[in-house]
Amino acid sequence: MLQEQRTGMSGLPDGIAHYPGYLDGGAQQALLDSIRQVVGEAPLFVPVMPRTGKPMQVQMSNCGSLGWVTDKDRGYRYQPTHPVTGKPWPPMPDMLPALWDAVSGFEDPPEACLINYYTDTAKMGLHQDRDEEEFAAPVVSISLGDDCLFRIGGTQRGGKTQSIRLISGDVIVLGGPSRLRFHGVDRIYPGTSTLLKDGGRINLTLRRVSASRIS
Ligand code: MD3
Ligand code: FE
Repeated sequence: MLQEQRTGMSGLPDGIAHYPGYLDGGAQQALLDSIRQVVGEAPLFVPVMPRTGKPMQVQMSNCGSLGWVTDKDRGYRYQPTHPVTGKPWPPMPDMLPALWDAVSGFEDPPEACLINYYTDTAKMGLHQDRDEEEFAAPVVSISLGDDCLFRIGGTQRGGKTQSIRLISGDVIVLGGPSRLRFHGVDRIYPGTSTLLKDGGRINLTLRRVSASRIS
């Protein structure tokens, strides 16, 4: 075997921390209310793959000073404005930078919060997150709504993978040697949460995009 995945007591690869139920019911509802306000200002859009223009299954929006967007011609990138309205992204709800400070171990604040919305049948294929300039910063993920089956692989496509069920209120921090691992969402488990009145799942990812000011 050329590369063994190092795991600790958690059974997860080095650099991954899973906090099941990090947010209690009240905190999940408060965060959801603030995300509904964000999406009122910055509506969900359907991202498309670069070159092919094939639509993704997940709908997206963002808050913070930068947002992740993609289109056929310009591809994956971060930009300060919504791709449809042209308006600046709404600010992050206060609890998100506070959560980042509590779990990221990274000094500089997050710049982007990507909002992913999954319907019952939506999936996200295995990919790497490499559109950020700062790979020393982790990605912090927060799950709301229905459970999902999350899959994490190695840093090369086609390697061994491991699956984790994520539930509403879970936080997962993906950093260090795991920052460039392939990952995706294989399925949503419909009807497993009552948080979203129309079902589905919301995932928030907090990201540092620009190179750190401090070294
Ligand atoms: C592992 N989102 O938005 S979050 C994405 O649940 C994305 O919506 C998934 O992948 C979702 O890019 C998974 C967990 C996650 C996020 C970033 C990672 C896992 C990661 C970066 C490196 C390794
Ligand atoms: Fe990702």
